[in-house]
Amino acid sequence: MTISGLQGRSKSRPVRPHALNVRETGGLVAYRDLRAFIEKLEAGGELKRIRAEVDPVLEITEIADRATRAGGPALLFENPKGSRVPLLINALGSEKRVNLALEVSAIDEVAERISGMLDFKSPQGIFEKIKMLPKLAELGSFFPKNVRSGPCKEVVKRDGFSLLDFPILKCWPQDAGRFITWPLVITKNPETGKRNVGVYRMQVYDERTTGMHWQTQKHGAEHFRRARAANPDGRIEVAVAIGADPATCLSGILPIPPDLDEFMFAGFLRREPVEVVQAETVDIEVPANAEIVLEGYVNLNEMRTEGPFGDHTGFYSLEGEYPVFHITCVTHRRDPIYMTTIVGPPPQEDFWMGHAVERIFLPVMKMQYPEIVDVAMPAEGIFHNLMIVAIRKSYPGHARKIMNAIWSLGQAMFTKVVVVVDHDVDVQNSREVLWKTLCALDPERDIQFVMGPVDTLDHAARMQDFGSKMGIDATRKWKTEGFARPWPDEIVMDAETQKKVDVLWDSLGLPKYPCRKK
Ligand SMILES: Cc1cc2nc3c(=O)[nH]c(=O)nc-3n(C[C@H](O)[C@H](O)[C@H](O)COP(=O)(O)O)c2cc1C
Ligand SMILES: [Mn+2]
Repeated sequence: MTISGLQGRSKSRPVRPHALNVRETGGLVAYRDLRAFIEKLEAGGELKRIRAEVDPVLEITEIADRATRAGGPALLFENPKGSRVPLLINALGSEKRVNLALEVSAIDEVAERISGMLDFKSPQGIFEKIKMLPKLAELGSFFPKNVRSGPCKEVVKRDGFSLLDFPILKCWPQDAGRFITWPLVITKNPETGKRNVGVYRMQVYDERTTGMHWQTQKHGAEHFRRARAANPDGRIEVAVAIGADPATCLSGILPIPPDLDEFMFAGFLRREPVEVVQAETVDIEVPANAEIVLEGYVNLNEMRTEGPFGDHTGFYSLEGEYPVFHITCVTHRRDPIYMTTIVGPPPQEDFWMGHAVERIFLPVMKMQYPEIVDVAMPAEGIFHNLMIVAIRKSYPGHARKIMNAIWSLGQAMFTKVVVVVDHDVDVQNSREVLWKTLCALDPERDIQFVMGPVDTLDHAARMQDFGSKMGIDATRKWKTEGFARPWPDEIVMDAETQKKVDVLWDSLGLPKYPCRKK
């Protein structure tokens, strides 16, 4: 199947009346679905269609890996070998495409919207309360909206379906098989009925069975445990959506608190509610605009070997025992697009997704800890290995307080190395961080080890999921912290000399070298 008819068809579809007024949305209309985003990417020269037949076994990875590293476009493989379904990859593989996905010119605009919301959370006086009303209405308008049907139900297969119809990647040579890498795994908390959406890779075992790689600290795993505690021989219903509008796809990786609905957050990001429709065979709602939906269950007493899998770390994660997903029904669009991504040696597409998450949640961190000036998670730190935090230091031991705060803040608990620097260090500049951190250290005094939960993917930890973490206090040391010596100033040229040299410059016969600015 090709999707040559795609553009014409979606263009002729009428645009739904907008849920919010123009003032609230800035006149934007949320992407209806994945194909509306594809059109936008294509119109902006951010997507390349590939007609050549390419094998989803290894070959697509090699192409996507090269494209992402080179800052290349999203890739739509129209003829993946062995499948009639086209495959989209690298859709969010650059800062520009993440901004396009969220319909902002810079990701900080999302952060500003969040800051605005947080400001209104605890109103003091009557005027503040009145001012808050439109904000609350706005929040309410982001709740997912139930609809009766949707394009994800254009084809319903309760029987005779096969996962092998889709161009599912075998990503890297030592992978145990094909893996669905961008599934939105939807479950309900068996105790509260609250929905969770998480991206947990799924190893294909056969036509209708996969692994369910929710790591032990993730919300899907918690639902599984609670259901098992109630009935060890029962099952938990699961629905999996693959490919939807980009905010909904991104919502599956967001590290938000348990029992907070990722689809609600997607509604906030796209400024329009996610429309959900009841699945065919399980009591779970799925995004109506999804390309593909897999419905089924996970037995609470069944585990199976999963992996190895070439992972975010740039190394293979080893085999492990994980639950098994049994598919009872597949629904999809008449001409579905299979959306996927690869992970591997950094940076990959997930770096750009993770970077968006870092920027989006900075205001939330700052609300909890106003002393935080900025944070950075460089690509080489693959999120859980390194976080650099700049703080406005106010009291002795402040840097250590922040380390402990990071280790108790949601998924930031996994951070293997936390580096705390003073407010005047640019954490986005890795060279400056290395330079100033190393200069500020008396290692024995400034490094602190703690034990605690670590990322499942950390292959160096002494045990899976449990190990040590390190905090580096790279702030200036104070007398009140027992540092008796004076702390030197950083070298900066005085402004007067710099001005004089600016005037002199043309007479020197040198190219225009930039002036080092502090
Ligand atoms: C491409 C990609 C693949 C991922 N695969 C997994 C996975 O296999 N298992 C897992 O537990 N988390 C995985 N994650 C991270 C989770 O999606 C992320 O931690 C998310 O916040 C989990 O949702 P939850 O907090 O609702 O559990 C992946 C993230 C990305 C971007
Ligand atoms: Mn969650």
